[in-house]
Amino acid sequence: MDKAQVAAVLNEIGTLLELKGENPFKTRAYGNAARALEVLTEPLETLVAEGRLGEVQGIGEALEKKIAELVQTGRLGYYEELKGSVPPGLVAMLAIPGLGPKKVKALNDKLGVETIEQLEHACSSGKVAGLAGFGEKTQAKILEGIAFRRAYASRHLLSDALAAAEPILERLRAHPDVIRCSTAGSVRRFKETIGDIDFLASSRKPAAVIGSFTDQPGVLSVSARGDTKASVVLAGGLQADLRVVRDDEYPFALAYFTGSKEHNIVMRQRAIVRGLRLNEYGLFRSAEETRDPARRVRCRTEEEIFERLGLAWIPPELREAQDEFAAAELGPIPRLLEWTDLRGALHGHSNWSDGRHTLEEIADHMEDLGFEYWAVTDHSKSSFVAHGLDAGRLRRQIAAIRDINRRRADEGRTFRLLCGSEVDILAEGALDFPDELLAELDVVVASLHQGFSRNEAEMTRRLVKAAENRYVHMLGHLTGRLLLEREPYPVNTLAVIDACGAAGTWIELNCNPRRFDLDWRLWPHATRRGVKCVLNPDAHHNDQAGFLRLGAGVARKGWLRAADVINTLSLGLLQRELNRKRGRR
Ligand code: DGT
Ligand code: CA
Ligand code: CA
Ligand code: ZN
Repeated sequence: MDKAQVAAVLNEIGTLLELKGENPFKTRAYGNAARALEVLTEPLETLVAEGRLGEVQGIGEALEKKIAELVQTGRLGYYEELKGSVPPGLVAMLAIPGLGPKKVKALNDKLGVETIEQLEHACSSGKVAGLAGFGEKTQAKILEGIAFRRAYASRHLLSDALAAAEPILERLRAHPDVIRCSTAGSVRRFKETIGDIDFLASSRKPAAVIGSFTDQPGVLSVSARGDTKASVVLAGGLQADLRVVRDDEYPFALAYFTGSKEHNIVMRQRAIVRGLRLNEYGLFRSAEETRDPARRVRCRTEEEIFERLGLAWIPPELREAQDEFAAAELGPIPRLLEWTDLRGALHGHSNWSDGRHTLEEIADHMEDLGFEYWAVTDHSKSSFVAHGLDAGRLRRQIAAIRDINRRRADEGRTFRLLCGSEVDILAEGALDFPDELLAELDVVVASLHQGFSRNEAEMTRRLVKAAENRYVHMLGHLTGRLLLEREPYPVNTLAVIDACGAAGTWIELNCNPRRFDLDWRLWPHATRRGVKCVLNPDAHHNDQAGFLRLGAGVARKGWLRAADVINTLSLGLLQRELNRKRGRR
């Protein structure tokens, strides 16, 4: 570790200690030591190697040891333990204007707030204003700070970007001077987070198209404007770029601006070994860089560019320079999951726990959307903040669901609600309900909602143990990450995937756009291990059924086909699979 990295760790230790309410002298010592390192004139390694670190003003014996450990091993046990004992959301809260370590600690102590999401909730429901030292003004300021932070963050959730992109794309499509148009960049690739939104259009009158783009409603400011490209800031803080090209350049520009950069590099390389040049303007018969139209290889579509480079067309979601080239050399890419393949979902909440709707409302809505089944998996009793159900309420809910289904059957309707539970995984990997109760349910999702501060070995053991329970059908949001907000808890994901493979337990792709957990990068491995995926909206509101559409795009990034995804099965086949897990039949 170099000097700057060591200093950063020391500063972070100071912050963590403050969040824990340690005495101010101790916390300040770390900040002082970090500053002392920054102004060192000799290399830090030399001082450590010669045992002279203690001579530096502001570095006592204890700090000397810690710094030496960092420099020599790149790690510090003390720091890792400390980090594990403070919820990472608390550190993130420090970035909100008006919140220092003291206030964050008070919010955590008095309201149990651990994430920015929970803090926002506590402010909206007026709980923060009532705390000593806060008040209405502070509460409003915190809410404003959270909104601001979200708007001007350097990356955004895919869901926010898509919602902003859709009307803009509509407007482009409707413009009389636009011939072809599309989103490009990370939005077209369905990346889980987005830097800026890219649009591409072809036209004979680029200036008119650019004008319509910069003048549209929802544009806060224009950051750059030329004859063929423009960048704007949208209400909500997202940035968007538009490029306008000639129609004969369109497929090349589309491939180029879709990226990823790493994917483009391989494409360029493939062109070069074929004696060609590929760039945003075309594919050229040339040994050097050019944009001479006379040398351009005629390609009307992206498909033709890929074909010319010895490849089948690669869906944008796969263009991340993972294994797409090896696959596309062999022949057409297998058909990936489409969201319309999904026949239902196996993880959602009702107003019996922290969801919004009644069982009837959920059944009616999901039936209207054309689904065949929908599992209600409310929280279990240990999730008391989410009004988790105890055994008694769960049994009553089962009866209520059976009732709704019976009425539907009498009317000759085939849609069914499934009875389930999102059962908490407790401290040692035991579940919140006994097996006999789980056996009464159609569907069991096991999820971690607490005890995130344990080490990797312990977290892994808890998840493996839950996966091995024969009544557990799947693990929910396996790593607990919250995109742009909370890192995954420490867990050996590969070991958990292997355990699921061995036990025949499925893994959820949680389609909530803040989660998309398990990450798409891990699905090829899971599929090789024979682990099936379940695409779940984890809906708390009927509108959130739409999360499945986003999740399907992310599933495609993980190379998932319909056959890899359990909830593409019809109700009958699904029930067979649900029973098979329990060894019944
Ligand atoms: P983002 O915006 O950070 O979510 O990610 P992208 O992929 O949308 O990146 P962006 O907006 O900077 O650029 C859009 C695409 O343009 C990118 O995916 C590939 C292409 N591109 C941009 N800069 C370069 C470059 O320097 N080299 C190559 N080969 N391609 C580039
Ligand atoms: Ca972009
Ligand atoms: Ca861009
Ligand atoms: Zn849930």
